[in-house]
Amino acid sequence: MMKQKLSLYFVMGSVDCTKDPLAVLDEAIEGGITMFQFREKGKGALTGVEKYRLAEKLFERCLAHNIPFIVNDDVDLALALQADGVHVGQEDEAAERVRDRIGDRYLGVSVHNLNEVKQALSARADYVGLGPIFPTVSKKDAKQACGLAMIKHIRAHEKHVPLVAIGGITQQTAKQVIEAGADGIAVISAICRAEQIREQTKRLYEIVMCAKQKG
Ligand code: 3NM
Repeated sequence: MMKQKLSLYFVMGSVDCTKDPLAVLDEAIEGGITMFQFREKGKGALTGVEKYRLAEKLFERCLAHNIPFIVNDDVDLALALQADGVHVGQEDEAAERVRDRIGDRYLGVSVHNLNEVKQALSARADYVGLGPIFPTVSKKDAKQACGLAMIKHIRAHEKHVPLVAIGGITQQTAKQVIEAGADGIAVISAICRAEQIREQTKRLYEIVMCAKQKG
């Protein structure tokens, strides 16, 4: 179930969009995204009421299409909206504590190595986000790219962990990422920076699903 939802995970905030975030999400939904993360971060990111209002509208769209709506690093916002889950990084609120606060909502944790995967699992994470796989322009403080080898390494030791790969993934690399053992891809640019969002998203979806069927 979770592995299915991770197939094409769209991550986005207003800063990532060159047009109305609601229009971007609508097109991405039409293209076939399977999960959504509201990540309102970086220079010029909305805060307070403005952030809340945007989240509320994006959540409505996801609800209407049965797409899990995950909030990045803001447990209060996730609880206020009754969102489907929360995603936290290694530097954010501790995963154990987030788990206690959100009950059985989804918990995702960013990881960079096998040790962090094991820690996330003991904090009862529902999935891990491994990255950056390739260099990324979307996260200023991203660590060094870990490559496809890290996906294979983690999969060899944790056969069942729901794992989504993130960082610099494009139509050109999505197939290799799934073949290396990821259950899905999480992307910002491949959708936000696409000239035709719906078509490009649809193409990504097809690539991922085709690779997953063969795996
Ligand atoms: N987290 P793009 S990389 C949000 O390594 C995020 O944990 C990362 O954006 C991590 O698809 C990243 O444009 C940015 O490369 C992903």
